[in-house]
Amino acid sequence: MDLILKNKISKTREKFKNTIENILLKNKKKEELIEEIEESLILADVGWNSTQKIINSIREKIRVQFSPEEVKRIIENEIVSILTKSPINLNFGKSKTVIMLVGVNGSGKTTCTAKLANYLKKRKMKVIMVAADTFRPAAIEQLLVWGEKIGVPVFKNYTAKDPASVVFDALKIKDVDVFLIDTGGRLHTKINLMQEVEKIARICARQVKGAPHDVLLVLDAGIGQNAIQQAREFLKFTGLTGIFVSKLDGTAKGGCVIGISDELGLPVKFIGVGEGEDDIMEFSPEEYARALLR
Ligand SMILES: Nc1nc2c(ncn2[C@@H]2O[C@H](COP(=O)(O)OP(=O)(O)OP(=O)(O)O)[C@@H](O)[C@H]2O)c(=O)[nH]1
Ligand SMILES: [Mg+2]
Repeated sequence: MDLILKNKISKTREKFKNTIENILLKNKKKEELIEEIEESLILADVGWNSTQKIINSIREKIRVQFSPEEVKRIIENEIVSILTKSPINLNFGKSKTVIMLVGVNGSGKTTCTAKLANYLKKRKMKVIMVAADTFRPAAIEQLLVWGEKIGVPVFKNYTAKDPASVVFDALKIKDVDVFLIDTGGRLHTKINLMQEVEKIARICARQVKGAPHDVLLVLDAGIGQNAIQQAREFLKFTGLTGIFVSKLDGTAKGGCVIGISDELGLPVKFIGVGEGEDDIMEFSPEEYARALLR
């Protein structure tokens, strides 16, 4: 797993690892070292608060004499401790489970829905994808194409205008383990669209006990730190339970995963590392920290 992840996030890894190692090689005095590492973490989209946590940990733990290996280990441990703050809680398949995927336009919701469907199907669960994007033309077709490709049924209604009504009907279907609801893209600044997400969640709660069991915010890693502002707006409305970070394969900004999870107090549950149905990984803080630094 480690190797696959390292390859998939190679752009982020190269930048992160090389920069830190170069700083450490120059073997500066403690304060100089700390200053340079701080700057490099900010530039790697780690975010201000998380950077301070890492820097404080280095400051506390190293003496005047230190080895590069020692500093790397401190950074790695601190990243793991930031990322494990909210444990991942996958309760798929225990009872009827409903998962919503939400996010801004083009963040990767539909692709992530299909990846997750494929992932759960491989784990022997009966999955249905619900086409609750009634807004964008061709959104239903896009999900149908995925359904065909991965062999997962899609619930759709071409004439429905209200996504909540589609979800209402979908959840009546019996003998399903997991419903995955692909919602339409919305600007996080548009209140009425955000309320629509809430409405879908309310319908889920009415239809299935404890639903939605997960509301995953899909964030495009390519926008780095800007993802935090977006996420905050979603957090206000929808009772998010976790994050699905998409497009980590194409970016050097993968350090943002640390800051996003830290700032929002939400676990990263899955990451997307490519355009194919198998390009999904369950997120592990330890693995991620290793992939950044080892
Ligand atoms: N490289 C890469 N591309 C991705 C990944 N996830 C999604 N994409 C691409 O991102 C683009 C947008 O993906 P969609 O799944 O359509 O995004 P969406 O959020 O459903 O978009 P709207 O429904 O229009 O809001 C597509 O071209 C996907 O192939 C990923 O993990 N890696
Ligand atoms: Mg979509």
